[in-house]
Amino acid sequence: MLTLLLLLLLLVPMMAAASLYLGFDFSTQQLKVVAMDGNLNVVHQNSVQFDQELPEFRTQGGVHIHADGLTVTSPVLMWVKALDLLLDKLKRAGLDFSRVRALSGSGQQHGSVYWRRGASETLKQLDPDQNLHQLLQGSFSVSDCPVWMDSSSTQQCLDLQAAAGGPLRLAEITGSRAYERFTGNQIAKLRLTQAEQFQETERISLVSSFAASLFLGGYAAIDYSDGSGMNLLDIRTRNWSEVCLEATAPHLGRLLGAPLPSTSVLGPVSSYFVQRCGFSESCRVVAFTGDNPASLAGMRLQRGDTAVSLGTSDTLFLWIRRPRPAPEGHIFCNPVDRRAYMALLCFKNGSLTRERIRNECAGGSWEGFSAALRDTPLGNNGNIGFYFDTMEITPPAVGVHLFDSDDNKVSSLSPQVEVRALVEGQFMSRRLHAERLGYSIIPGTRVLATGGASSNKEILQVLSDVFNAPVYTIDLSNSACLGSAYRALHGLVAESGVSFLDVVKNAPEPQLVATPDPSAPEVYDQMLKRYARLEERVLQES
Ligand code: 5FX
Repeated sequence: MLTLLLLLLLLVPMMAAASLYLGFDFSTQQLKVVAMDGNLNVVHQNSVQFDQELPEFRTQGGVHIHADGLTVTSPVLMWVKALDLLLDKLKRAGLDFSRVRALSGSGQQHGSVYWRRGASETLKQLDPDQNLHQLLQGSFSVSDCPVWMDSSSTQQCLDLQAAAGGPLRLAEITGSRAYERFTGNQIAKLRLTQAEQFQETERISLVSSFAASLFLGGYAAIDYSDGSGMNLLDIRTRNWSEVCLEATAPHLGRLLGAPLPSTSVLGPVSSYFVQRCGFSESCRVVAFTGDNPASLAGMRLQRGDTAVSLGTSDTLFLWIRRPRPAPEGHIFCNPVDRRAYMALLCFKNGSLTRERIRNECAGGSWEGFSAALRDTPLGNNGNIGFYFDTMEITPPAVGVHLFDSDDNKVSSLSPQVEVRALVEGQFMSRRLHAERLGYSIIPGTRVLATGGASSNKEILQVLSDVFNAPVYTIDLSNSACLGSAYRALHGLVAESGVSFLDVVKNAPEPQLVATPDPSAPEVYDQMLKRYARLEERVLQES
């Protein structure tokens, strides 16, 4: 009996090590993949850079920026050819495709792909002796796909909001007010500007579901989570919103197909991949999703957690149980838990503003910047600053606005006070807007910090104090790919009720770097109320 048990203990990890899970990420500038074993170890990574390795498509940063400066597209065949190239690289690297039990992936959110009539038949009968790029030459009615960087659909946004009953009503239905890059508004614009191509279209995919379709050999459903970035999905019923569909294009429900849970197994990999690469016939394709939802999975965010990416712009990912759509930010269906939601907030004034204040107030030194944070008290004696060097997204305001403890506007602060005013102001704004979307700090809440500024302990201490939560650091560079590999693994067992967190519980833990000062709640609960009032004032003035 004991020997049997020992044998089992040895065999289970060995069997897990023999299985592979692939996670792809079709991002703006590159196509990436990670191969992970069943013990969650990454065993191989590879990528194709669009600009450098596929120069024939003449992209810059993976896109074409059109003459109007607003329209931004990417060639769909570039993405197809990148997959051909990546699979070749994996073969050359000796990856044993027969060990892959499941694959999933992500795509840049909001981008859309238009399949020409007859493409579904083509997908079903792909000849394994040819590459996908040759086989799918004629399968797209629109060769240049609108992507997330496009901002040319303002009129369509206004029309959609009018049809839905205003921006807030639209946010209540779809999780976001109308945004130019959101797919529904792009579809509405394309229907007008490329009417003939639109007529020839038999199916519209997101970049994620397009990529899944290639592996599946048939049209893949749009998953709830990426589908939430379209201004078309009702995030509560998890079905297309009739009002939004009708306001966008005729017969749109048919063109999009029914949406599915993000954890769905869509089917086996197509025979094309079995014959061409040696995949096993039993290898499953798990629904692909957007890059941000996939990153949430890659970071293994849990209920109550917030991930703060401190880069050129700061981005917040939040795990939310009860969403409260607001005029700013986005609510998406959660990619790993069918009952939950996630929120995404973008703040344009991040690192560049921190660097400006470092240069002006700390002689260009991060050490001086940190010292200023150490030498000033929590709450900054009531001084508050708003630093919107460029037009902010959240909230839409511009300019630098400084206030003393009596809410009087002041024209300057001492250098040390200014450093703290900037960092506290940025993090109070992050918390305020997170709470407006339904975020609340609960026991066990963690803040996961990533990006350039996450290496500065004093900045993270302020983050911890303002959020009244411990701060951990985490490497995000591969999170969308890794999240896709985790999701592939979870997809195989999700139907039997196994939770995502159970599946990834043995992945490496993030590092604890800061815990909140005991006085922090008293200081910041009050200060946040003042910050919210002052933000209203700034918005009216700017
Ligand atoms: C999110 O709403 C965005 O537009 C971007 O983060 C894209 O997903 C980048 F791919």
